[in-house]
Amino acid sequence: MRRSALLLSTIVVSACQDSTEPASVASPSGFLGELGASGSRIAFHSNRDGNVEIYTMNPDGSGQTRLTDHPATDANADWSLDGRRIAFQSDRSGKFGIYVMNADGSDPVRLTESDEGDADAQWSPDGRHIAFTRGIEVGEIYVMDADGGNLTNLTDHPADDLNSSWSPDGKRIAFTSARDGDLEIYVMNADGSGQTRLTTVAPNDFAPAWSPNGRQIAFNSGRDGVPQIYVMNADGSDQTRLTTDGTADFIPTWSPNGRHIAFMQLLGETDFEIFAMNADGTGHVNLTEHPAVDRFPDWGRGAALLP
Ligand SMILES: [Ca+2]
Ligand SMILES: [Ca+2]
Ligand SMILES: [Ca+2]
Ligand SMILES: [Ca+2]
Repeated sequence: MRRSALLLSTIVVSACQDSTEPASVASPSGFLGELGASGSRIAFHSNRDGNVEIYTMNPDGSGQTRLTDHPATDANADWSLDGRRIAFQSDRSGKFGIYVMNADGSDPVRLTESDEGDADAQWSPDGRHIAFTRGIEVGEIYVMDADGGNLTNLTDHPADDLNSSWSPDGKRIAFTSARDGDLEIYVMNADGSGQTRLTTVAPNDFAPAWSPNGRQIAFNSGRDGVPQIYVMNADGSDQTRLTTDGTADFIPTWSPNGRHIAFMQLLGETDFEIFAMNADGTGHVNLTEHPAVDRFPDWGRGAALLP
């Protein structure tokens, strides 16, 4: 698997050792109905059919549907904002490259080819560009046109840079970097200028996710021990812990209306599930409920996915 997945595995192993509480799977009355009413779909990847494939589901967990069908690893789906296409990474041609496909899984097209490996595709809000991470050992954030042209290195820094997330207006990109020691969250302008650090706390802060209204960034942090979901204002102020379940939580993704956040939670030693909660951290519900490894949710916001 790719480097940041390996990084996550390392964090997860250490999290397992001091994680003894059972996960909270309380399902508040009406919460699933509220999630389902958002009308959008959540993409994720799972090994439930023998190898890692991309799936989508309704935000109440119903209608889990497989999109890819290839013996290679197909992972880290990202919805285009119009809900018509999904970008993902696959090693079906050897090294990991960025692919796009239609929302029903048809017509997968390879966009990048690199000896370094490409991962974590992120559509720009206008659908014209895709940001991604290039590099297994030391990553850089690149951006390209949605057809793979005009490839540009945005971070251009010797340290590891990964995990990009566009602001809703498309003017800025949040990302993770190891340039100041442990992993921290940074923002930059969409042309790579003005790279600014937002988090300053040890140990690792990573996986930023810009809220739909542009005012907040959800992220992962291990600052209180077991990795949990946090949120801060887009300028880095008011950093607040959202999950307190004692179980490792990763990879936040916002619902279209900003009222909910989906994430992945480690259950036991190896099982992952996709959970959703209210944006204030209350009301956890397990959406996937499958013994396979279900990871890396991406909550679609597109018009094609809404009622
Ligand atoms: Ca596959
Ligand atoms: Ca770098
Ligand atoms: Ca940190
Ligand atoms: Ca599972």
